[in-house]
Amino acid sequence: MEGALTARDRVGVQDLVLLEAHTSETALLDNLRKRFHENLIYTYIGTLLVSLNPYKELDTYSKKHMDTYMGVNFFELPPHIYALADNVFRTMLSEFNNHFILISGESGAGKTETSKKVLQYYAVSCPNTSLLDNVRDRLLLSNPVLEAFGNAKTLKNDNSSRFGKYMDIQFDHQVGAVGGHILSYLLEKSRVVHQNHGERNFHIFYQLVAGGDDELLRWLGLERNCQNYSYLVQGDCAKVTSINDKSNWKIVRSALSIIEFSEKDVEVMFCFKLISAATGINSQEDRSQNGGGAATTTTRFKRCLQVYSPFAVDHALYARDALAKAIYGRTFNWLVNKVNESLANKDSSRKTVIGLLDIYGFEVFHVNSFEQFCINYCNEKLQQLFIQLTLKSEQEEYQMEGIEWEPVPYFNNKIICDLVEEKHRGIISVLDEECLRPGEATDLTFLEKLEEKMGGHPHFVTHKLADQKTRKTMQRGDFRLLHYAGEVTYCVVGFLDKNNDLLYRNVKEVMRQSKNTIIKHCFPYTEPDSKKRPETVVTQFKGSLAGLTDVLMSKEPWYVRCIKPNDGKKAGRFDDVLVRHQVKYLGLMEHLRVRRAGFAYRRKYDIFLARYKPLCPSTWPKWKGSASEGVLCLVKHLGYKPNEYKMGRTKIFIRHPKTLFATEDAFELCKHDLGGLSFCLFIKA
Ligand code: AOV
Ligand code: MG
Repeated sequence: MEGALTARDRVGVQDLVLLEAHTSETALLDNLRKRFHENLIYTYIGTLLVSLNPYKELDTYSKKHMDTYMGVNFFELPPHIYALADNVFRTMLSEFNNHFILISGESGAGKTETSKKVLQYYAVSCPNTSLLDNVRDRLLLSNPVLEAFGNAKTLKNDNSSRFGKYMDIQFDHQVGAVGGHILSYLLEKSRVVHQNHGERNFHIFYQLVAGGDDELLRWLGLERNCQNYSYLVQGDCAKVTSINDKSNWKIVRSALSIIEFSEKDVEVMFCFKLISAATGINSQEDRSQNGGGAATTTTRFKRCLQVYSPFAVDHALYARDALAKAIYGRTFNWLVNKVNESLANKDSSRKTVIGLLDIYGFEVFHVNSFEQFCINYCNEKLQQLFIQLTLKSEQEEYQMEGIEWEPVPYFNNKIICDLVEEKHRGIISVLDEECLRPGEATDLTFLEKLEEKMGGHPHFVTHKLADQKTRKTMQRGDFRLLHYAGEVTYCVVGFLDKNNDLLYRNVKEVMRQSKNTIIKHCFPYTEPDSKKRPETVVTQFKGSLAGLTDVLMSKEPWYVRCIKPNDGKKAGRFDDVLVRHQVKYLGLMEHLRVRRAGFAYRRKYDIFLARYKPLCPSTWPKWKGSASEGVLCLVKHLGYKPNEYKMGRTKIFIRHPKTLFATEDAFELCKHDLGGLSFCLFIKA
């Protein structure tokens, strides 16, 4: 008993619901810290998994570890992402319904790594047949491909997701994972033409330049030097120590072949041609020409002609950047479609799915623009979904089981979601209205409209509206939102242009006439023309997020809350202030309170009985009646007080963790001495 307590003191509890001290933020933090320093990055709050980024490779993701977790009851082994993945999988099998895993946390907290671990678990747990090897490989290899094209180094994360990704993994109950489908959300296209200091363009550009063989580069008209391409060096960090572009190129190149690109890799080559086009469009050479004031844009293609443009320099540059962004953005969508074709399951019999959501995390930079506004809005929506689902499911469970409970107060971020997206009144509406007034509206008139409409809102402030102290921290062209995860000051410059995302019609026309099959596909003739105004970027995004919410609401939710332990990407460093802040805004305390306020623990009768039956002579070794009667007999023998537990329809609910704790301790002792039953008495005492 003493030994067990010492261990608990050292590594904390595996499930925060079992914290003995009153539920304080400090106790929760202490527990996470203890575990983190023991390399125990995972902790539960019930079935929610909290994951701390270790910033180093841990020896817990081997096949052996996967096997250890496969088919084992959730709470029986130390918390792990494999335990959650396995539990979701087995629940899906037994209930024959669809599930999703919502992985959230701020930029760099470990969402993408977590989602890869889940995918690996499902891919590896497939039975080993040659047919499925194919599916397994493609599922796994879709990751490096999409990361190459959709991830980039930012100041927060060397491998930051610059698009949102939702992936359905389809399961056949006989054979395991049989297919997948990916939905992608709003790629940060502006990165193609502009990167802040210390950031890079998308990985694929650097991989191509570093790893592509000489012949390929010659064909593409590229040189093996990023410095020749101003699109690649604006952030002044083309080389990143943690990234090996050359070896990553090899992985991506072979992955593309396995993901069934067309014969002789023609599509791959064309795809790279487009990528190199986007790179080459703005070589250093043409920058100097344009810098000299000539109304000319040139490309580095050996085969292309210089392009003389009748535009003024500003317009020509705008058109050039818009084209590079359009080519890249559309190639990315094409790529996602290709990956989907290769993951598609041709068998039409009903499959159940597990969805994996890995989006760009909440981010705050020194200067925040339209992209951060969209990313942080997306995070608000997911927080809202989390709130709705956790409370909803909790309420439903108590209702279904016939148990009464008191709701727990929490901060509902609906007020911020409304501020951003409410019809006719939200920031998005104001932005779209301004986008409808070309020639008249500017980023500053947008700001003024916001001040008019949002002034007085508790989560909105601008330089003009702020009190004296706050004003000192803002510029005239800023607005600040008090997000659920902290305040962010957005600079309005570029909001209108980025939201309009216009491409000149004649440029589009040229693209349509291209001989490159991918370009032809990406710029179809059937595209809705300028007669009907296309939806703005943020309105499209709002629509796709609403669609995502519907998709998720139709499935059973599971949660992983990722936490970033420090801002320096350092192993072993646990920054109390930073972690406390995340614990707060991720709502972990509220989640814990909800879990504990009613009944901290609930277990299906059969599972509870199967585990603890050795603790009672009437239920051990075999109980002949129903599981609920067996549980009743067991808890009576253990001396549970009547207000300590409730018998629901299918589960036992236990009010205080200490009751279960004592039962669990007794069970641990009993494992060593299954014959003796005297330890039950200590619970009674
Ligand atoms: P994110 O997905 O949450 O950020 P990542 O999953 O890309 O963050 O993690 C950032 C980095 O932290 C990774 O590149 C790894 O170096 C390290 N890391 C994270 N989890 C682990 C782990 N379990 N084991 C070892 N290292 C890890 V963003 O996409 O920026 O929101 O947009
Ligand atoms: Mg990520």
